[in-house]
Amino acid sequence: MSQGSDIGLIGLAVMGQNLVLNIESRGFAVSVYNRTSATTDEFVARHPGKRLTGCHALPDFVASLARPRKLMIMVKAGAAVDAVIEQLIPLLEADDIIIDGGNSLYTDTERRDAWLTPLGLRFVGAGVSGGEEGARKGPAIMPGGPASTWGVMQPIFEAIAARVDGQPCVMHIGPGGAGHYVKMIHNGIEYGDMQLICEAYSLLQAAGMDTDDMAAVFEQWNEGELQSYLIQITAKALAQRDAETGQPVVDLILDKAGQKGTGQWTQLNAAENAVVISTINAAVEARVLSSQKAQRVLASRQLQGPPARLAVDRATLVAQVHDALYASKIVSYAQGLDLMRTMSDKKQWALDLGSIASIWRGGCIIRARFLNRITEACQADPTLGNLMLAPFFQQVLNRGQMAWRQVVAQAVGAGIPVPAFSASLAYYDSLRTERLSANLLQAQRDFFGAHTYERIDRPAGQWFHTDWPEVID
Ligand code: 2AM
Repeated sequence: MSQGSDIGLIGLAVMGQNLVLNIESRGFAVSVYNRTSATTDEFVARHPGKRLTGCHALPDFVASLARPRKLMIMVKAGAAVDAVIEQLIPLLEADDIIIDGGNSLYTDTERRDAWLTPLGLRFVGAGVSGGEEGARKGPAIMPGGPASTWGVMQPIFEAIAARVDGQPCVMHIGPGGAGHYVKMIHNGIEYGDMQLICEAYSLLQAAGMDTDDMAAVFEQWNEGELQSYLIQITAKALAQRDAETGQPVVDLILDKAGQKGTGQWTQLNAAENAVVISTINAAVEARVLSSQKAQRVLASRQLQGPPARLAVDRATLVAQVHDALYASKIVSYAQGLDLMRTMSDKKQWALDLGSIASIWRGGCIIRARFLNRITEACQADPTLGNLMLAPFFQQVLNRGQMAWRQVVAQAVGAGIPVPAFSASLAYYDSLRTERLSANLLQAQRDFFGAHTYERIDRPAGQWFHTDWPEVID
């Protein structure tokens, strides 16, 4: 006689359904519940012979679960998660585990953790990446919450997660909201990667390459250092023809990008912590500007610029753009890691950045070959200040920096916007500039506000003020 289902899942939209099918396919019995019962019935009816228990009421659902109960919520992020938790609380017992697998803001996760812990319940905010297909076939999973939950959840999480080199793409990320936080950073990095690829596309296009030429370039890149899911789908997207018109689908798609907000969450978090994530910022802002289509159409007729064409040798350009893309990507990841390290210190999460990079190698949208290199860099030097200074990445950047400059210079010359390439390059150059122009900035601050400054010819920590001349307007 069964002791009850191994896990219960609430919320049978596509992600929820696919996760249930994934979990069940790994040998677990799953109870399912959806607010609208018809969805539950249809789902269970569509999958006969599977170890699924459909429940119409939450008390029955909770009663159907083995102890400690594991309940995964896959409903719309925000108020719906709180509404479900409210209903569950009176039905649960000490040590039961509620897992929120939605795309919740990590501060909401922290609030829920603080709400449930005194009630004796355990709350796991788990970032799940990989979209609908990942949920079905193997996502990357980033669970946070109390360490005591890991042993309980590990068999299920490891069974359903993507695998790379035999390793499951899941680990206990850290306490409280750490899991959803790391998922947020993953998404911010995803924004950066996507924008960098789009900028590469715009340059190849400006050199006169058609979508088939470009698909071939991205396919070729996917064989080398840039190998990643996003490069792979870019090649496939460029090669896709519209069934109706026979034209490349990308040529027919309106150039207005949408966003669901995780990029902006990352921006806000970086701003709050004074961490520079200029590549991600450029990516988020590029989406915002793209969405202002009417204004861009107007401006395109009124503000002047050179013809957006690159008269260059294509093979040379492809090689240069490759290097610019790789270098910019390294900067973007360096910034993302910097932000995670800063928050880890502040919140005492003890994030293991190398292992986090390692679980991002499969299942998730930013899965890529080069993540191995990040893992190696973090493991070789756990005190590494900036990823760009790891020997491997130093060498890639030093090798590619001239091509990167040429790409940005050509883009500027032809009036082609490359905000993420240029923001990354500016970060690179700022970081490697021993003496920046901030001496003048300090002079200005001292001039108008007597903010004082340190001197290069005196020990640090001694503050000076100059009697600046009076300004007569
Ligand atoms: P529904 O089918 O009854 O709408 C995605 O919207 C998923 O979240 C759906 O399964 C949806 O259930 C569920 N959902 C949204 N808001 C909810 C709420 N307040 N309570 C329970 N489930 C909710």
